[in-house]
Amino acid sequence: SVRPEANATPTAKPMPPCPEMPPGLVGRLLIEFSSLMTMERVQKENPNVTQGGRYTPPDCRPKQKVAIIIPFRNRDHHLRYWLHYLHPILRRQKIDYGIYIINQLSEDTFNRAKLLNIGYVEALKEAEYDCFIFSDVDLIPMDDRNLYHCYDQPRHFAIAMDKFGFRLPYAGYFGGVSGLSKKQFLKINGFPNEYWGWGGEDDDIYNRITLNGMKVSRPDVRIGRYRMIKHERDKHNEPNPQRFNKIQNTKNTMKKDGISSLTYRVVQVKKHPLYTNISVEIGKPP
Ligand code: BGN
Repeated sequence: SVRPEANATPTAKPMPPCPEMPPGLVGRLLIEFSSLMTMERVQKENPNVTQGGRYTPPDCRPKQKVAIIIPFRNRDHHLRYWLHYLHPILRRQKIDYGIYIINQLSEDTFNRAKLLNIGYVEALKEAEYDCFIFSDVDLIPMDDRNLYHCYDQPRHFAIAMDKFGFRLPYAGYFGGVSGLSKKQFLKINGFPNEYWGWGGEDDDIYNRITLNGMKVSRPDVRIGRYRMIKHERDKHNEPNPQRFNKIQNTKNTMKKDGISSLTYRVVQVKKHPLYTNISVEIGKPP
């Protein structure tokens, strides 16, 4: 008979740390949104992603654990493209990651930054993430050297979007895709919960970062390029007329309004093969 030890897993090879610039990267990518995309296809393309959209490199030890948070409502079509493009990119980048869709239930006014705060809290219930990347569902990086991990300073990834002529629209722009370590996120009390509707919440986050003595870090403009999937303006996400006033007041509001004051209700957490879908009730503007 065989002794149990004889069959035990052989001593695991000590894995090397993942390289700073993984050798399998390909650089500039062709991104288009005309081909038919089904979830079945995307699942077949990504057999190594595990339940809930988790992945860890098989051949090296990543330094960080990254939660990717996507604020969401009624954009299934965009999500399929996002998953189709991002899973293979993140795999080549040797990122240890999980994908969290934060789905705002009810047709009340959309609140992007509050959904991002919720993503931070909910992801931490699942694993010990130390890095949080906040991405809109319609933004696809055009270069896989734009590495989805955290940096010494809060990171702005989507710096050269096609709709802005592949340039930063203004110096303090922090929209689209950004990333903060847990420590950086807590230093600014997370994101504002009080921006209902379109606009300004990213500027408020930028203000929080600079007011707390940090500086935004960005990739090279040739690498931080993005395609945005074209779409009509969403219903119930009209430009917020209060945004001009609110971004003047970040200094006074950030201590009270943020991760420290966040309230919401989780209605459902559902693990899909390529992502975790967290449906939430977040209330409506006062
Ligand atoms: C800015 C918006 C951002 C948005 C960018 C790019 C505001 C605040 C008042 C000036 N900011 O103007 O939220 O990401 O445009 O579209 O509207």
